[in-house]
Amino acid sequence: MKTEVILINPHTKSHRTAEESLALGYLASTLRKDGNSVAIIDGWLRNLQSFDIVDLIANQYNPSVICITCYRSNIDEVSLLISEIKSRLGDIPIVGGGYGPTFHDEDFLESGMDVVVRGEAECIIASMIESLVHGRTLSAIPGLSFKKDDVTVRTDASKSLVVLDDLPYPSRDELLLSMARKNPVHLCTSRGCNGYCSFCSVNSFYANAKKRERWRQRYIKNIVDEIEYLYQKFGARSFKFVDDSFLEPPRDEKWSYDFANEILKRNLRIKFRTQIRSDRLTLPMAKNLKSCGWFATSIGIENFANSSLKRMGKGASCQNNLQALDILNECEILTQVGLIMFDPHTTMEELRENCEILCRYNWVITKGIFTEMFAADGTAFTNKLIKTGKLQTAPNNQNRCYEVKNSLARRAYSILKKWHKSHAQLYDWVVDSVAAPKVMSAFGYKSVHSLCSQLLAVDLEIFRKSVDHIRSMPEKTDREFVELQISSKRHIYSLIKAEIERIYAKEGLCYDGILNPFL
Ligand code: B12
Ligand code: SF4
Repeated sequence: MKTEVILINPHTKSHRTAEESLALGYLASTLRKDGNSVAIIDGWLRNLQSFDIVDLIANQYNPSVICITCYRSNIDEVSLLISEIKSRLGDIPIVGGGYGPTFHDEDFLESGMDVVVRGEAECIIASMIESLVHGRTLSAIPGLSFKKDDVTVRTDASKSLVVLDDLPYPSRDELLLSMARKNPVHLCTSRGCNGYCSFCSVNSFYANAKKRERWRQRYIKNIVDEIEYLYQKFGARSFKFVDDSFLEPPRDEKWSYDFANEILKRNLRIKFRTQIRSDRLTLPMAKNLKSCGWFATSIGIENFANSSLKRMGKGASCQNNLQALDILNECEILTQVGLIMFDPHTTMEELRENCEILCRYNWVITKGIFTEMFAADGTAFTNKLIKTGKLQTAPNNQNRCYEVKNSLARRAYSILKKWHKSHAQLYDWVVDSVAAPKVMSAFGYKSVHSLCSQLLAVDLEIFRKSVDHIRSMPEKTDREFVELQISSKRHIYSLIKAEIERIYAKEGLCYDGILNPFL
């Protein structure tokens, strides 16, 4: 046996609910293949706070290295966990990775991590841990950040990316726990994306990926073998494909036919959910995928105004968006659209266009339609804001903000944000069951979908009224206007709350999210 390694997902305060971590699964199977002894502690899934996690380690393990997966948004929990580890277990090296540490390595080193791994890790994790425990230099290992004489050293990020078919299947130590929480089983069939959306950090995450490596896929047999293994060993029937973009060339109509055929041939009666781009989907593809269990997807619509899509660097046009939605509607796929309504250059005309189209496509599921573009680190959008001195730090330290330039659109942003905040927790609660998604009966999905439509209908009514209000009334009346709207709709939200409580009880679900910290 080589080294004893503990892999941790910390407890997290989020409006989202706990799901299994495929990152830890892949790291565990890679390290195990190399002969190391590995334990996974998913503090979020097991509902263990930092103190309990360290208790568990102290009582049951004797690790040489502790690895933590995290986001920027749970840095407070991570800091607490690290100080608990340091004070009770001594000086065990602590390694961090995931999107948070990749784009905020300084912050995580500051929180007490000894090493941060930037980007994908399977290719270096075993050699990095071996060097770390034997006190050898880390400078020849690509994609690391660490402190040397108080200065942050970053080794070259251009490591070779893994060939997905060569990876061992991710370990599934915490899977039954996740399934008990009515989560579908996560599966990763591809990594990366060929798009260039200005707000997205996926491509800078796979730093320096060569053109043909920007989207890497697994072969059909490899994917379906893993599905079959999970089907037989764990009774898995519901899957969530966590790919950044499930349909990229060469996944075409023939691919979707072959994929469906392989699943049907093996008699695997599954349901699965995906994340797709609107400019990749055709009707034959949708029909093929539906035939083998495709039942839900999220789709990166972002906006319905071409001027706005152009600013975002989206490959898709409004026409692509509408066509994809028509296909999804025809195939009765439960569709959650990602929307970005505001960015620094939003205009009233764009808002009107969006409102008009959403009124026609009022069957889609949204997490709220008034979202602004998230200024994530490593994106072209954020880099430009930094360069032009327009990026501000938000008071809650969760999202950075900027000003919407057009004064009327800025008023709309402020009104609609206040409006959304007034009932955001209920919104997240309703949507989590179909967006996560949780495993429910057909009746459950239908009932929640109907609640989502009610939420959207009220949003659209307020959207229209706000646009009219801004056109005809001065800014000083905005506050009174939005407060009046909020109080006039309270009764509707009470009814929706009662209904979602009833559905959750019937479906055996539990929502333990907190108020969205990004608002
Ligand atoms: C499933 C998922 C979730 C699940 C979490 C499941 C879990 N426990 O991991 C849920 C729904 C809860 C979730 C929540 C959020 N998510 Co999320 N999520 C995903 C998703 C779709 C799949 C993650 C996955 O399994 N990937 C496959 C694995 C194998 O890849 P990986 O996680 O990147 O892990 C590799 C490396 O990162 C690295 N690594 C990861 N951890 C560690 C740890 C160590 C020690 C080391 C060495 C290496 C390492 O090695 C792994 C193997 O190569 C990704 C998109 C994607 N396709 O990755 C978004 C994604 C990661 N999420 C994202 C975001 C923004 C969030 C939220 C902040 C959303 C929100 N507004 O609340 C929250 C944060 C919650 C929190 N913890 O604070 C963004 C991150 C963007 C960014 N720049 O930060 C992504 C990229 C989606 C996107 N395109 O915008 N998410
Ligand atoms: S299509 Fe989606 S995953 Fe691809 S670059 Fe755009 S936002 Fe990112």
